[in-house]
Amino acid sequence: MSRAKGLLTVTVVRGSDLPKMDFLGSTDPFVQLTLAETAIVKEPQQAKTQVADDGKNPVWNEKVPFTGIMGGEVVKLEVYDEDSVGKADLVGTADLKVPTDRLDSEQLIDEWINVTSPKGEPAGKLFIILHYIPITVLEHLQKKFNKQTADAKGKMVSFVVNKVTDYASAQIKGAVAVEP
Ligand SMILES: [Ca+2]
Repeated sequence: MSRAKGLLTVTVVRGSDLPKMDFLGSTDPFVQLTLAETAIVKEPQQAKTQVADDGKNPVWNEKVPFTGIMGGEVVKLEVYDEDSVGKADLVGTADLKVPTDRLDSEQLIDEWINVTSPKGEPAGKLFIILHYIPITVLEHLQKKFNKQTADAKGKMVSFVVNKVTDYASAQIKGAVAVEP
């Protein structure tokens, strides 16, 4: 059975118990998300969040779309501490495995993911929300728009992302109140 491919948005909601990195100065965390090339999209997809204020328990609430998802991919999450002087320090990493069987266009999957430091020690956790839209839904929307150009496709994707964003925002409101 072939699996449907589609669009996945990963919402990086917040972090918890991130370690303090600088002896002096604050921890200014951001998250970089990387998906290696997939069977469908032949180049890596990468994005990063803004730098958050509260170093230990930061809130980002940022959505990152990934295309060509079939389930089973691994999105690599890297937490960095922005440094005003030098290079950003790696706080830790976490692997987010895109589920194959729990993807559903009407379902949001939320979970806490443990972050591991470069030394292999616990380095806090990240709360993320996944939302997947199968390509069949995208195709339906494309037909609705009745346009095939790349420009229209781009608009369609942002239209879908915005819809997801609105939907996810309502969920996030409740979700951020829940402690790990
Ligand atoms: Ca810093």
